[in-house]
Amino acid sequence: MTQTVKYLKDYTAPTHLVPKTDLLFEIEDTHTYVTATLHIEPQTSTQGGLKLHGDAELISLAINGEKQPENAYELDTANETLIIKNAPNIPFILTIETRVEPSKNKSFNGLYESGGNLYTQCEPEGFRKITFHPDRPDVMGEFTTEIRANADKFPILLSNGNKIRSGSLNDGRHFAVWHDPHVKPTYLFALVAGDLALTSDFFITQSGRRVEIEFYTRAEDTPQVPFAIEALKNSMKWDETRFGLEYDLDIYMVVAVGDFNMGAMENKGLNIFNTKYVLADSRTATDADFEGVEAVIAHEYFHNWTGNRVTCRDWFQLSLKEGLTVFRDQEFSGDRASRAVRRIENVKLLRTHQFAEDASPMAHPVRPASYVEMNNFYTMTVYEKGAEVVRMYHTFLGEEGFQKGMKLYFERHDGQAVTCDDFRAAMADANGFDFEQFALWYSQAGTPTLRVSGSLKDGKYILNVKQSLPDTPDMPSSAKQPMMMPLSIAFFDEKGAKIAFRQPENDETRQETVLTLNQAEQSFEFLIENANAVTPSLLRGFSAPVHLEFDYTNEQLALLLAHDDDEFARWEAGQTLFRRAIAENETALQNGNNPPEHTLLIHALRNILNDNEMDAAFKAMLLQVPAEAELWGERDNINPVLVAMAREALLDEIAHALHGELLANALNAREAENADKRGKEIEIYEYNPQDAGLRALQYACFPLIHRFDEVATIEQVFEHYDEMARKNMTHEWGVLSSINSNPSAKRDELLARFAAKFDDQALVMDKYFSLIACSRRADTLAQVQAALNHPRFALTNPNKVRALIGTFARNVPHFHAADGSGYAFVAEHIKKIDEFNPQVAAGLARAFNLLKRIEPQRQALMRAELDAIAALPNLSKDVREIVEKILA
Ligand code: B3K
Ligand code: ZN
Repeated sequence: MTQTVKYLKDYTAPTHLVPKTDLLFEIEDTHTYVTATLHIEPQTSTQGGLKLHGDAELISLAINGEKQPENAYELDTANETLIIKNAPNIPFILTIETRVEPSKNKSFNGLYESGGNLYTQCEPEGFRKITFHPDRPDVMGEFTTEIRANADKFPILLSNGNKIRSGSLNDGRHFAVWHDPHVKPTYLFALVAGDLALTSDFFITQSGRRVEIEFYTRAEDTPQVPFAIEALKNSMKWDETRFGLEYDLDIYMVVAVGDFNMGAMENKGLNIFNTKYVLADSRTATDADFEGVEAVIAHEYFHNWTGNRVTCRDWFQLSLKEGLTVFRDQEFSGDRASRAVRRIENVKLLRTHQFAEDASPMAHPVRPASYVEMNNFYTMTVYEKGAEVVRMYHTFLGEEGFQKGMKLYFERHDGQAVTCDDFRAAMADANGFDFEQFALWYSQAGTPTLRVSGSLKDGKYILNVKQSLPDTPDMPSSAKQPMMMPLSIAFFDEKGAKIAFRQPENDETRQETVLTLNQAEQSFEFLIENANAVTPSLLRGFSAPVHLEFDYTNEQLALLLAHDDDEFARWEAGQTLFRRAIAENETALQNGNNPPEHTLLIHALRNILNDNEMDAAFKAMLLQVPAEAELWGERDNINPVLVAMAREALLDEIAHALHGELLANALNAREAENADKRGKEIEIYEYNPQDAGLRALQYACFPLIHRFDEVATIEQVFEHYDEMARKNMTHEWGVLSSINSNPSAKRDELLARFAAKFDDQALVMDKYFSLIACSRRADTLAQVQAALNHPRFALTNPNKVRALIGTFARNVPHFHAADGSGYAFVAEHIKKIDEFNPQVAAGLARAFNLLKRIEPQRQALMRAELDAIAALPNLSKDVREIVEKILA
């Protein structure tokens, strides 16, 4: 496959439409034969041939039933295209026969086999691995799919829409015909055939229609399905209540498969999911896993409207459906429970991973302007920053205005393939709001910085805000324009009380407001009476995805941490104190000194720990120290191991200074968790948000408690392990995580017991592999290498690769080991995996993103590995695009 760059600016409308596609799948032992009947409609402007995309073995091609000779078309296998030179310029029927070999397909893209069953993955361009088609999202049509297969081996035959016919055939074979009445692009096509167990339920929609719910899994996994079904029903209900959107088919199917490249896929009426986001029970899944299942089930369901009913004109517009759907699933999770904690989690994810992406050679706008391999653009920027962009519309318009915009969006575009500008226009037109300048969020990459300063004089507080954008590989900073964004603010006095203020332009007295930023530099005036000292609380709720700089004193941060009534701002004040403390430690360590003490921070944390009224989940968030990847920020010449050491030193300081308080909190939380379970015949530790919060607090404290006395700790844990493990996986995982870096042989013994106990649970074995890979123990690389030979490890399974090798690539001291052994290990596996699964290999290659910003010695080691990868002649375009961008 050649390395061609595709550009947004080169978009042209399709020359041919395909309003109807009929598919016939004949599943045989080793091969599947596909007959595709395309009803082609040339557009009036069409000149020249019909271009189709396909990367399947072509058997025959016929126009209006007439078989075409080979010289009637040009098949270009390197570019995966087929051009029919003299295609009719009136509507015609194109029949194409292809042959594919699903069991040989380990890319898990197109039609593939897993555990004897067949599954598809078509987004973005997997349909062309099955047959030839324009295969672009703006060519939409109605699909009818017939599947024929052996009835014993493949009792279940599924595709999109409603089953309209089924029955038996000769030779032990049977068939099913599915019809999807909704027009859709090829990327939403799905087929599943195999021996699967059904768990069913139903949902009555707001208009009183009954929708069948069918979940398909391996038979032994059915006890782990009910939570996901509940999550689906909650999502269906929520979308009706909050967005007024009702489901539009009579059946909603979800199929779980252990071999899957990502989380899940929203195929119309037939979602296909990674088992990780369907299966959950308290013995095998942590609270975080339950929350993950609920969020992903919701996300795929919400795509039915934002993605499927209204889809993307081209892949550059991916954030149109992804940013919006992430925003919707975030809102759903926030409405379900712990809104503030969920919000902070989202911000943390964005800041750790998306900000890092924005500061890397892979930086791109929410709507990328170009790509080589579209699979490389399912990124944090498109998804998470895209969701922040949608959230900013919501902040400007409020819930009511936002819903007006959504309503107009569906009125205008239902059944269409549209652009991010169409969405922006709907929001603007429904509200008479000018979002012209807001378009820059879709075209300018990089994280903006707001430099804010403030001064109080004669009852007037002046806030000055300067915004800037960094250079990114696509555009220098000087070419970038100021962006429009909401800045949410309030003021606190020296006692931590909120101060009322007025703005000169209106009479209203308020306690908080949202400013509109739209210039490179702006000043805002606030009239504040009787205030001597003012501490502004800025970017409340994280009102825009930016870096914020304000010259707070540590005392002001401690004040906000203690008193701010916006949980995000409160948490953020604590994070800034952590960041400052770690930076001081780094300087000390660099100069060969001992890390200093941070009395003010310790004092502030002590107050938090002593606050018995505070929500446990929120308290747990306040105790989380920023991850290394966030601490690197946009710095240069990074020594990742030094940053990690500086961070560890802070954790040690907290552990020692607050040992008593941490222990008291952990034990109180445990007591509160146990309280309503005691005396019951069986003590049940199921997932629910309250208990999850209490457990989060326990396991925010225990790893710190265990730092205090490593030797005594491992003995204690060893003794209590079974008791904790009996409760549920959150406890079992929490205990193992807390001692996972302990050097004692007892840690190895516990991990071995864990692995033996869950040998038949693939998802729990992923946890085992990730524990091996994230340990900070000296022998981690050796243990990871040994784990490659574990009978339950498989390089072909994406979950296993992510658990072991992906986790290792985020283990800072080991991946960045000074001798280059971590880089060599990951590079070796990128090369191996690329031979059969380019998407998974490309995901691992991103670990080298830091190349240009790392200190020279490590940079040379990284570069040597990347050069060696780039020199491979048969490298996939997926990995090549990433590696070449990093090296450029
Ligand atoms: N739309 C899919 C992602 C497809 C990824 C292709 N590499 C899942 C989702 O975002 O809901
Ligand atoms: Zn999505």
